[in-house]
Amino acid sequence: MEAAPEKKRKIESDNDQGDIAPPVLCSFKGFDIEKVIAENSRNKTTTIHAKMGGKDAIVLLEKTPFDLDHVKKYLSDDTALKNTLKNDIYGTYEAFLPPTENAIKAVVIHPATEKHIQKYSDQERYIIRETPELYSNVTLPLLQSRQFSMQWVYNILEKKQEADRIVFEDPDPETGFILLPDMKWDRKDKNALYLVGIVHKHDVRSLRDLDDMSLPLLRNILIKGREAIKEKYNIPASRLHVYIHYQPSYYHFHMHFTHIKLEAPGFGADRAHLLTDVIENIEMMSEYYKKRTLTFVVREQEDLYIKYKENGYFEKE
Ligand code: G7M
Repeated sequence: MEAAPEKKRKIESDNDQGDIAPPVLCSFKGFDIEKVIAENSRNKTTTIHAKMGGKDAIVLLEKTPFDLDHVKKYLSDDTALKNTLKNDIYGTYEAFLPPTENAIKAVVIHPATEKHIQKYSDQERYIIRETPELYSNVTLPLLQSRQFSMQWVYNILEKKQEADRIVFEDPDPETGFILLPDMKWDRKDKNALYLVGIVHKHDVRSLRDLDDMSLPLLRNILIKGREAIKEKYNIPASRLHVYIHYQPSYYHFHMHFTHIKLEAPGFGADRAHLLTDVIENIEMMSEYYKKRTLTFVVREQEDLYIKYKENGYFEKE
């Protein structure tokens, strides 16, 4: 395993303004819509490519679940009703909740790079079965040639951002990690709990790098992550999914902790690997994740898809 050198991290930024992070917004003033790049009526989300101050922005809008503590405010004088159907005892209405109850979730990425626009756009998807040889010859060289955009990860590990959101930290440089809410979770609905555990170590890129040397790290994250979630949110291990994405979006090793009721994007059989299974597989065979063929899905604008296509992977079909 190769260590990420300290000096390389300077060029790894999500933000093309270097270290200057853009200010917190208080409205969408100045945003011009370029295009709706993704839409999902089931998840009630829409993703917009916009321009702000001459730079690209991504805005993800998501309708949030009802907050049952506020149900009294929903059924009150303050909610205006517009009738859309009436038949005997049956009526349907458009209900306009008071503005304080009407918040939707907005995630803004600004300035956004071309890669962000690709990542968040609806695209055709393809399955890849990555043998160890394909990993060494196609995937790994691509990962090594990329300038990863992981400033947000370093900001968390160095407590420069999101420090007030940390749920738990084990500072051990070898087996330690920081557990905090994923950007996708609004921290209100416990049934939608979504935390990420980010390791302090810098030399684990993904599942492919794991072997029996990683077991103390993996077991530590599983045990302490579950304990911290039980203590803070009173959610037991039997109600939690703890898993690793392959491929991940960011090649600094991290874990996903989600509530069992949440249908988390990326929890499919083509991306999620349960941490308990990963530990057991490595206990049985240290080189398990180095020797196995791993399946994952790529999207047509991703550089991994393009690389596999260039290598003739899809011609065999
Ligand atoms: O697919 P992958 O395993 O790499 O997942 C990375 C996770 O990190 C996703 O679930 C993202 O929602 C989450 N994430 C991404 N960013 C940029 C941030 C961030 O800035 N803060 C937090 N808390 N989570 C993030």
